[in-house]
Amino acid sequence: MQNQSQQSVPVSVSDSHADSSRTEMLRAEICSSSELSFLMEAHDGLSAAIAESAGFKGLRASGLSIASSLGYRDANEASWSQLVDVVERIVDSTTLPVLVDGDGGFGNFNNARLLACKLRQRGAAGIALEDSCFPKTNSLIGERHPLVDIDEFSGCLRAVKDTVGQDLVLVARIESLIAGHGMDDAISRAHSYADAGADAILIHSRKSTADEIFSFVHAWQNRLPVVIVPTKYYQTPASAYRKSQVSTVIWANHAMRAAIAAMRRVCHRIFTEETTASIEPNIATLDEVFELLRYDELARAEARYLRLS
Ligand code: SPV
Ligand code: MG
Repeated sequence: MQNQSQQSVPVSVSDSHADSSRTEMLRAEICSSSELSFLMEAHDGLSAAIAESAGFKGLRASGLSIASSLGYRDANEASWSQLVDVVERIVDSTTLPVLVDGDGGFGNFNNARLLACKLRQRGAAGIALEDSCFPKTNSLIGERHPLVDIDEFSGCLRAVKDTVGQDLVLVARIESLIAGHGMDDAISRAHSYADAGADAILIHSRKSTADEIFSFVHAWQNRLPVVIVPTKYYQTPASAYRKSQVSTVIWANHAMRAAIAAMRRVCHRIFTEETTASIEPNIATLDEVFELLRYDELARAEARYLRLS
C-alpha cells in the first residue's frame, strides 16, 4: 500500500487535469510490461481508494458498475457527462491510472472524441471504446448486440486518436464474439482497429470457458496487446493468461457485486433485528472510513491553516 501520508494534496480538492504520468503508468501496464497486469473495477471514489489500498496498480472505471451504483441500467441510461463526473471522483481519490469504459462512445466519432477530450481533462489515463451500437446493451445480458460497421468504428478510433494523441491509452474493444459474428470477424476487426491507431485490443467473451479467448489470442499473434474481461470464464487461472501472453485482465464488476451482497445482508439484519449490535463486528469500523478518506491529512491541514482566535 502506498504511503498516503506523503501525498500533499487532499483527495477532495486535488487538481483534475490531463495527467501524463498516469497515462504512462497505464501504458506501461497494458502495452510494455511483460508481466500480466490487472485492472480493478472502481465505480466511485470509495471503491477506487479501496482498490488502491489492496495493491492494484491500475483501475478500470467500469460502465456496468458505475451505472449500477447510480441506479441505472448498463444501457447508456447514464449520460456521458455523468460518466465524466464519476471518473473525476475516481481519479481524485487515488494516485492510480484509470482506464475508462467509454462504451460505444455515446454516438458517432464526434461524440466519442468529445468524450475522450473530457476524460483527458478529468485526469483519465485511457479510454476503452467498443464497437456496439448506441444505445448499447450490457454484453452479458440478452441476445441482441448489434455492432457498428467495421469502417465506421475504425473512423471513430481514428478521430479519438487524432484528438487525444498519446494523452490517453486507446483500447479498442471487439464485440464480435458477444454478437455471434465469429472469430474471423473478430480478427479482421482487430486488424482494422490496430490500423486505426488503437494501442490495445480488448476481446470480450460471454462463454463460461476461456477457449474462444485463447483461439483469438492464438490467431492474433500479439500484433497489439490483448486485454480480457473474465467475468463469465472466472474458473480459468491467471497462469493460463500468463502462458498465452494476455497483457491485461480486468476484474470488471466485483467491487460493485460485493457491495450489493454486503449491503443486502446488513440491511436485512438491521431491519429484522431492529438493532445494529450484532452486525457491528462485520462492518467497516469508522476508523477504517476515516483512514481511507485521509482525515489525518485534514487534521494536519487544520493545525497548519486554521488559526482560531
Ligand atoms: C462493464 O463492466 O461495464 C464492462 C464489462 O464493460 S461487461 O459488463 O462484461 O460488458
Ligand atoms: Mg461496460
